[in-house]
Amino acid sequence: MHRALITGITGQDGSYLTELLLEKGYEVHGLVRRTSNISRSRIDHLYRDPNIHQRRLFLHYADLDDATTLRRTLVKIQPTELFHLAGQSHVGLSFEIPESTCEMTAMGTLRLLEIIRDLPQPVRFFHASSSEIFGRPATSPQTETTPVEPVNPYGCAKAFATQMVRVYRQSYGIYASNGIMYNHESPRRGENFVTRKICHAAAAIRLGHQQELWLGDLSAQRDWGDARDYVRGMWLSLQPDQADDFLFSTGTLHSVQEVVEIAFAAMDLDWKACVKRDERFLRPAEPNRLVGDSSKARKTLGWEPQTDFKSLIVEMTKSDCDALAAR
Ligand code: G4F
Repeated sequence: MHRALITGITGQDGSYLTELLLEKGYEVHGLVRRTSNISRSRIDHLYRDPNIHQRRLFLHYADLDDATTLRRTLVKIQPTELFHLAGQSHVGLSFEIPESTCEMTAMGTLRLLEIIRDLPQPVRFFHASSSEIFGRPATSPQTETTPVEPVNPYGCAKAFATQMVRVYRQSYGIYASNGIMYNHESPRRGENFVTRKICHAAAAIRLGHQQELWLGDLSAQRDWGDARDYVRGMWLSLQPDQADDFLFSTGTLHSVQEVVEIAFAAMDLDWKACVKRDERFLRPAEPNRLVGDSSKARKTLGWEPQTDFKSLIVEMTKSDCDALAAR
């Protein structure tokens, strides 16, 4: 029996990964934070299904900063695979709250590694690392061996966690793999990330709910893929006999302006009439040329991204338009 535990199960990636693992016949357990406002909208459809919830899907309260509860939960569940996706993942916000970003993203990962080191049964551990560990890389595209030189608190926290995964793998023989994930988007992306912010705004402007869209640097470029392709990569990362690091990317750069052009065109709108610049969304340091070479994952795991950039942005915009129109 495959029994997976997912930290960050209520997020974009956690929700898609849960669906994938349930399809593959796994029993899925998820850690959720005990807060006064429990938002589980992305997994509500699974939670409300009596054939799934409490039969094949189980949620447990635990926080990444509470080692005792984490340990107790892991000992109780005895997962065969642990997908660690949780943490404060917004780069801009990490400049505002650097300490809690590091506490959750860096120390939270170390806590999990320490716990699985003590577990009697072996666990395959996947850490969702980020292209942000490379900062402003001297070489493009980046690979698994590109030097780690982050330029923001989030990147520093992810760099620490990524290196700890390597240290625990090498020093204790733990099966622990990093997936170095480039930006990945979907209709379930949080609204404070730029693609969803743009798609949602284009739909809201089309329906007359909003007049303007305020953005930071329109010339910023990213290697954007589809989150559903990337969660497949997460699962594939834990299938080889040996743990390793794998980079997941499309290998193609696009600008924020291109996202705007596609989303507004999908809604038959003139973006130049609606989009305004807001200095507050500029970042103290912006990474440049973050574009990945995913040859290793393609060759070793047979991974291949399946959605192209334009279809993804159009799908996200139409999905927001349908959801807003149905309200
Ligand atoms: O959508 P973003 O906020 O994503 P960012 O910073 O690249 O980080 C995401 O991808 C990383 C790599 O996979 C993850 F590690 C991380 O957790 C997260 O998922 O911003 C994308 C770009 C940036 O260059 C930003 O400066 O868009 C630019 N941008 C321009 N205007 C904006 C805005 N970003 C946001 N969030 N809001 C704006 O108004």
